[in-house]
Amino acid sequence: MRCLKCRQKAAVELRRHNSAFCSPHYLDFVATQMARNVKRHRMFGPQDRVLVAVSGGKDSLALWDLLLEAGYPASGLHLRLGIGDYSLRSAQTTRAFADDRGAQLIEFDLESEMGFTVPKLSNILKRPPCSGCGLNKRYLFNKIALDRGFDVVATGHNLDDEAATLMGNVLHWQTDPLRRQSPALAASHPGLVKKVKPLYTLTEREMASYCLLKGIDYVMEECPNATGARSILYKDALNRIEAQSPGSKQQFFQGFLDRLKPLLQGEAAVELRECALCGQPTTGETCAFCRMRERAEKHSPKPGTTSKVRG
Ligand code: Q46
Ligand code: ZN
Ligand code: ZN
Repeated sequence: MRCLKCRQKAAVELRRHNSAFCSPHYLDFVATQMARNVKRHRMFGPQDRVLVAVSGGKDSLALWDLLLEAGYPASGLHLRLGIGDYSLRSAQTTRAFADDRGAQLIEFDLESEMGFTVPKLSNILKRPPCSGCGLNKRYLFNKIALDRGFDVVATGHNLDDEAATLMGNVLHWQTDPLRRQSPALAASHPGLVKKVKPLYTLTEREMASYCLLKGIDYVMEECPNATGARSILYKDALNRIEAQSPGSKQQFFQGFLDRLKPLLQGEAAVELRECALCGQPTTGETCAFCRMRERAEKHSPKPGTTSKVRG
């Protein structure tokens, strides 16, 4: 295969685009896709303070790299979840990336700040680890960004993630999550920060190729708690369809954005009030995070120090 742009030997073949690129032109292709997504959904501008949620995996590190390369002085936020060696490797990899580039990294350690790790929380709540973990992430990404004056939180969700989430929402006809699923979610309340997904048109494989060609060292292993997750089943199903019919994933997700989403906008949005304990927006008297925290604190020592900032 030859590069579509320069006819040199191609490094990456993209069947869904019926094209192939050499290494420099592939890196340009990914950067252009991201820039186009940022512009199309008015995600942020040069004056905005962007906080990247960084796990240490390929997508979030590639996103941070792309933003820094594009001239955005983006900071990173890494939550230390306390999931054994996986969390230790994730923190080390994220720190090494930030140090290499002199970028600001905010680290938040769940155990010292809140008094529990994700596995401990799962034991206390008697619920799967991902349920408490997801709640912590949603709350903390927003709260830390808000408290530190960031305008927008960017996450590394790729096309595979978005198509799998869409498949789950459609299979169960979850209309509220469907209405909210978007590459850019505006701050609909003063207590909320805008959330964006600049990589939503790029696949998992395309992001792995970007990291490989860019020499980005990322944590390859999945979180041990991801085994058996529904999202993996949906991704497998979509990959099988994609193998037979390249471009299906993109058509599925883009079709949703173009055709179904506009029809859902008329649906009544839920009314938000302020949590009596933390002031964050919620639908009830107290927010789900504070209720979870109260239950966990009954079983744990009091939380301690503040989050660390590097860079
Ligand atoms: S980190 Fe947390 Fe994920 Fe691990 S415990 Fe589940 S939600 S699988 S993306
Ligand atoms: Zn080329
Ligand atoms: Zn609260």
